[in-house]
Amino acid sequence: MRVKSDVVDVDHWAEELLTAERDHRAIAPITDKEPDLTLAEAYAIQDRAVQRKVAVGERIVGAKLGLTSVAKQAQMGVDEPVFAFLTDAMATPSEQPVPLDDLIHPRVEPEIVFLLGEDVEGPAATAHDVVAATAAVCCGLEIIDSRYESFRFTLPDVVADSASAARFVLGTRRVEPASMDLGLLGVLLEIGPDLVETAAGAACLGHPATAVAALANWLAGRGQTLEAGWIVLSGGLTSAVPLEANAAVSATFAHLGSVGVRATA
Ligand code: 0L1
Ligand code: MG
Repeated sequence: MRVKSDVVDVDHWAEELLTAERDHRAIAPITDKEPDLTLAEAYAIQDRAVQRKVAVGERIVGAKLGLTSVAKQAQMGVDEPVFAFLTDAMATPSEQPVPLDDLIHPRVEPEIVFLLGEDVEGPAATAHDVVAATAAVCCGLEIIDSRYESFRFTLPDVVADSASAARFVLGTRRVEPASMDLGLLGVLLEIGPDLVETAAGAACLGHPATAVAALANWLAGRGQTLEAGWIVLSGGLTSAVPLEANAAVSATFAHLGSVGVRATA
């Protein structure tokens, strides 16, 4: 048990996670050593790791929500989403194969992506505000890659690890968000020719724009804003499937078209 005077070593844990990411080598969860790690401390570790990336030239291009589906929350025993930032180094063109050697044990999940035309300011942002501020939505695939062995983590662990953010791929079709009910958008997730999961936009906290509003309101608590020009991954709609060598994973959405990713050994 940590006594009150102990302070978690934010620099140390940020460096451990960055090293795991750089060397493609998983580590034990932080809470194995720091069982009392709080969510505030975990976000401080996440922030420090992002600061380090920015210091070496990466650029923040957006943000993501994680653990947005009831299925994923139940799996983790939590009832709230988590938040993290996206950098330009995570953006992967859809036609570019992903070398598995650059990752640890990647998994893929389909998401509805918001391309913001205006800032969304909390703390009382609504789904309506999000739709009004969105220039376009598109379909996307998030490649998550926990830096922890076997994806074994607690909620603070996964927060410290930027909600497992690793790569994202955007579909090419851009759609005006007010033109449809995003909650009703269906998605098919396929590995090669095999249909493996189906879902609808409402799997993400009831509505993906509600999820993005929650992100804006969380950022407001930190004195930050969802910024015009940002890419926002609103959250996985299905469980994440493993990205394996030479297997193509694709998601086909109603109205938004399709997006795919392929990994090379
Ligand atoms: O984007 C996500 O929902 C991932 C959140 C972290 C949990 C995981 O790695 O599965
Ligand atoms: Mg995700």
